[in-house]
Amino acid sequence: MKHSRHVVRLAVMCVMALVFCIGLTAQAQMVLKLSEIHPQGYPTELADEEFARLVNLYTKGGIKVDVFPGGQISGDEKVVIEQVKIGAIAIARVSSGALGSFNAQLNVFSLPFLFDSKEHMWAFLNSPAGQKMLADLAPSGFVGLCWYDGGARSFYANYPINKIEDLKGKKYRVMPNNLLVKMVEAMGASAVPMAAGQVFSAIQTGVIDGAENNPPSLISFNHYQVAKHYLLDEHLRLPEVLFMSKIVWDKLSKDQQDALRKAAAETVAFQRQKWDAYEIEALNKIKAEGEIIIPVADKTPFKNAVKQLIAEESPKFAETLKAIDTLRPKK
Ligand code: BDP
Repeated sequence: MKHSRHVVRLAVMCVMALVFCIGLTAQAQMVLKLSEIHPQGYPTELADEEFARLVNLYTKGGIKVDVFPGGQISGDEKVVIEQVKIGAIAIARVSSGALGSFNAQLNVFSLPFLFDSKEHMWAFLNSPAGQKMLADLAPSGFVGLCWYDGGARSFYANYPINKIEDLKGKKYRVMPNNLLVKMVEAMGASAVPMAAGQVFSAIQTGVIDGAENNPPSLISFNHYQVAKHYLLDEHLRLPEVLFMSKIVWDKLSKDQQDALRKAAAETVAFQRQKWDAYEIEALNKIKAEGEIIIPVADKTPFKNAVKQLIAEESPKFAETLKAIDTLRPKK
């Protein structure tokens, strides 16, 4: 009798402990917001979703990443980055062109004609020097998780552009970043720094004459509808970055941090594959929509225009530029 009462008490205690533990785990689920400017189905957005899936898997449900696509949080990446910095948003995927205003070393990517090709860019991003740039975001208040492909950016306008001289005296939008302002001005146009979310109506109303971006973005922002001329000079290859607030990161356990890193690393090949497929599809789509696409066989005039700017800026990035040069494919 005494023995069975003891067993019952023990069983009750076990059940209570179990209920307590379940309660704890349920309570412990952390929700992290991820901001993405592009709409659902865009290559970086698909990668964000894949990241969320893997984080959930590797933290056994402990962390849920909520992706907010289409600039729902803000159509201005500068605002998003500020929010990540103070920990109000945990994670974001932005262009390194935008993040360069918060971490000067990233501005190396805003040097025009930096990489010879996509392969060259990835050889660098995957190298120790490229991975170190992610780690070096820490003093700016960020944790770099991984790089994604952002293709090559070219000029597009609401008037015919066939050569560099056609940029002269016209107004072109750039991301808010001083180096990008200088780049556009070196090419002869006036630079208008502006958030991506404002560009469509700025072109439509003639506040600006054009902008510059990769083919997928012409579709995701609908810019092909208001700017029918696309001059494929491919002056920039700005990698995309998935990064996190250091304030939020420091609250995670070591296991959670490892899980996030592992998840991010595994989305890179996934994003690159989606990107490569969509890049071609996007160019074909804008062509089909009546966009006039002008290939640039000889980029020398564009390269000459920014030569002096590159010479002035290069000393700031000496070490990184050396690493990039070492990885330049042999001609
Ligand atoms: C796109 C990037 C996006 C930037 C946008 C821009 O994917 O992150 O916000 O360019 O020009 O290519 O602002």
